[in-house]
Amino acid sequence: MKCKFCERPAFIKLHYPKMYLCEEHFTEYFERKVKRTIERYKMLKPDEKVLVVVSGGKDSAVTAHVLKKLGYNIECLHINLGIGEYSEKGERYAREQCEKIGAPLHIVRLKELLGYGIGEVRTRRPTCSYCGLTKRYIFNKFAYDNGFDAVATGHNLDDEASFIFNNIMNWNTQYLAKQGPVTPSQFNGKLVKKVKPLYEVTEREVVAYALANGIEYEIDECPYARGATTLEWKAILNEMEEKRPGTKINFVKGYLRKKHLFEAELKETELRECKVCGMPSSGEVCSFCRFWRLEKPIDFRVEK
Ligand code: Q46
Ligand code: ZN
Ligand code: ZN
Repeated sequence: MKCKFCERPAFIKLHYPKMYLCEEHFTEYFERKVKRTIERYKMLKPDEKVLVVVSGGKDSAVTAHVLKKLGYNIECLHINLGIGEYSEKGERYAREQCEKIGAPLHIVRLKELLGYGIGEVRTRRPTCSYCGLTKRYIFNKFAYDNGFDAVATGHNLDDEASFIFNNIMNWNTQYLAKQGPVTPSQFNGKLVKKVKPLYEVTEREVVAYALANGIEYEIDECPYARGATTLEWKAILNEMEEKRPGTKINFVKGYLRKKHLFEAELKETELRECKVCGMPSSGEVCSFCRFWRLEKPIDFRVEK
């Protein structure tokens, strides 16, 4: 099969819209789609300073690559979680990815910062639960301390569709009220704006973009990942997508149109300043400072 726009052989067959594209025209198509997503949801202004959280995996690598190509002012942050060889590999890939696009990379190593890696803390809390809270706190505080306007993450359409699907099946209306492509800045800027530029591209397209553009990434899964249910939701959605192309994007767009129904149920928790770090918290001490038993705040400011 030939590319829809030129004489070259097709590199990929897209199902929705249905067309065959060569590497070059697919790259163009993908970047245009991301650009339109950013504009449609008013994610970023051209002059904003954006922090891209790079894990070493494909989604964040592609996010950084495309944002840089579209001319955004980006810097990257890698959090080394201290999970043995998995984290070391992740850091190596993150370095290579940022070098390739010429974006400054900041690295925060959990073991150096807090004395323990993920999985080494004696706690009843599930590993992924305190890992998630730690990552979210660090990338937000890092962005705040260094004056970034936004934090970009690599969530793609498959991640969003499976998250919504899972939470509808379990009727987690509180989660459903808060999900979306943009979370605006809150609490006098202490909660930095979060954006997901890959919101409308599928995982398959992200993999193809990485391949077409020579982006190498970590394939290994985190040893603590228990993504079985997420993978099951993704498999169901993929099956539907195959039968009815457009299922995922229509599902996610439909959700965004109906999100207000869930917002009506939102229990607003009043935020106040954490006694230790001054960041927004629902209790006296925020969950990060409480979990890591901090007595003073961590300053992430980078000397320029
Ligand atoms: S939360 Fe859990 Fe991930 Fe942290 S412990 Fe690994 S799987 S890295 S996205
Ligand atoms: Zn072509
Ligand atoms: Zn705190």
